[in-house]
Amino acid sequence: MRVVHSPRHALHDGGMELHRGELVPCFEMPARADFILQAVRQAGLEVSEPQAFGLESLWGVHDAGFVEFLRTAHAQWRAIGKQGFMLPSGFPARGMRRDHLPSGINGQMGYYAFDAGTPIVQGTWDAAFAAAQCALTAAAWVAEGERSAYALCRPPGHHAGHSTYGGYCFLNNAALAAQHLRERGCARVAVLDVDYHHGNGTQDIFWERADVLVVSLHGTPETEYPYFLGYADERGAGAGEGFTHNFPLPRGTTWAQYSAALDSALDAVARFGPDALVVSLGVDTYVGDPISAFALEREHFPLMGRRLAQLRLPTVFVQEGGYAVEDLGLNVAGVLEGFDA
Ligand code: SP5
Ligand code: ZN
Repeated sequence: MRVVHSPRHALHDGGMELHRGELVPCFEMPARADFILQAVRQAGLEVSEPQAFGLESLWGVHDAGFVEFLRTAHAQWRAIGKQGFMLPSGFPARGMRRDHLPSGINGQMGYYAFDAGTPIVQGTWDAAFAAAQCALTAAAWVAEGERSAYALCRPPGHHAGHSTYGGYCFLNNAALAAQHLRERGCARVAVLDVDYHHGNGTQDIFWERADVLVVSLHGTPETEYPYFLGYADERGAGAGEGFTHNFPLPRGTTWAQYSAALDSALDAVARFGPDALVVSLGVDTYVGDPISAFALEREHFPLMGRRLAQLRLPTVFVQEGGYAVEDLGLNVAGVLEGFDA
């Protein structure tokens, strides 16, 4: 399978996140993409740079005002005399004016962000837009008839909603790929999210839609990030009712338990009868992941890839999380090689 990747990912670097009461360097770091790139090259996959897509290619998924905020946020930060990474320090909680967008940059950050773990630095917009273009390029290849493609995106995307960012995510790369496939001849598209964390942004974006199925397997939000979405009783609303499926799993989940849930998730995808599949490919389900608590071993990732291939659907893989940096490449390449086998 072909791979699309942009070196511009490295512009998103140098931020800190609030982790257990302390500011620490982000677990989501440029070296992640470097290890993955090395492994996919070693696996013999051809790597290309993304095609150019305009800002308007984001508007089917994201609010235009939100996109403009992301594009200009760091310049606004510099305009008030600040430098370095930006993190929000106040959010519109229950009882507050949730629909009021303050004019100041600190209020705007709190309005659009949902955590204090997703810093914006000077290069964040360029990196996030390049990642979005990678996902759109992979979707374009598959729309043109490729069996599969892999978008090596960084920063990741599945936590970013219609007008929200968080969880290291700014633009929802997988949702952009799904929407692109919808606009390029696929009447129904399924998104299957195997990242350790619930894909709350993807769920938000397609919540009321019946043309895009969203299925996510993840650590239970009772104890795991993002805490406030990802429960089994969330099933979509309006026309989208029944087109969202969540499979929350406990900490310590092994491959035996995971693969049983994966079978149920794949059944849901097969019943939907999509024309194409987008896989939000996080490998933070790995036992060695520093911020997650499943117990998948290296040998399980090719098995996952094999199962995904058995759906026999045109498939776009989009990179999401995974923070055991030195093992990331082999785990990602394992899924892709299992799929291609
Ligand atoms: C794309 C993606 O994987 N985003 C994950 C964002 C997680 N950010 C907050 C993590 C909080 C984890 N709590 C640490 C518990 C350590 N045992
Ligand atoms: Zn994750």
